[in-house]
Amino acid sequence: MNTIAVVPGSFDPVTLGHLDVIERAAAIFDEVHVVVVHNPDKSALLPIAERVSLIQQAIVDGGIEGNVVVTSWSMGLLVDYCEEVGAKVLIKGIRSQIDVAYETPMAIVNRNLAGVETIFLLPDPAHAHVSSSLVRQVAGLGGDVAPYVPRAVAEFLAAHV
Ligand code: COD
Repeated sequence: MNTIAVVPGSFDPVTLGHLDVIERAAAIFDEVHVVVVHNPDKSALLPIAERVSLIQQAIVDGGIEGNVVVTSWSMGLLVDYCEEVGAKVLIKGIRSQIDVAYETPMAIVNRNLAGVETIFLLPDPAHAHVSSSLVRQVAGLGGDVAPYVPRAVAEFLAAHV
């Protein structure tokens, strides 16, 4: 059986913390779909297509492109995407109790809606403090984000933000 896992996020932009989760998921599952989703609770910095492109570059640079697909989804529920591609598993990263409180109700609802299970991965301690919002803030104020993001993202932000 080909087991497909979906790693969703707003990835605005993708960070080394996200990349670590994607790489570890790709080592466990036959196929990993990284899906960029608009989060209505957050004000976006980068267009969705740019986020997809930066994730693709980071995956190629990181040598983990073999079984990873990068795409976006705006057609409804995330579990609709899962059903469309035959994925039974969502992967979320859990950095703190705040992430647990945010993710737990979504995991229950996604299981109720479509039988899709959520698996939580703990972060690499080296990246546990990293978030896209921190990166957006540091970049916006002219700081160096290279320790927190893939090379392609650091170059893009240096040129555009
Ligand atoms: N280390 C490990 N994991 C990390 C790190 C890090 N440094 N940083 C972030 N993560 C994890 C997050 O915990 C999250 O699991 C994932 O990476 C993505 O993070 P973000 O910040 O890019 O994305 P979010 O949290 O804005 O994305 C939220 C979703 C859009 C994925 C979420 O809202 C969702 O699943 N929406 C589904 C919409 C839907 O269908 N709703 C109805 C049923 S619930």
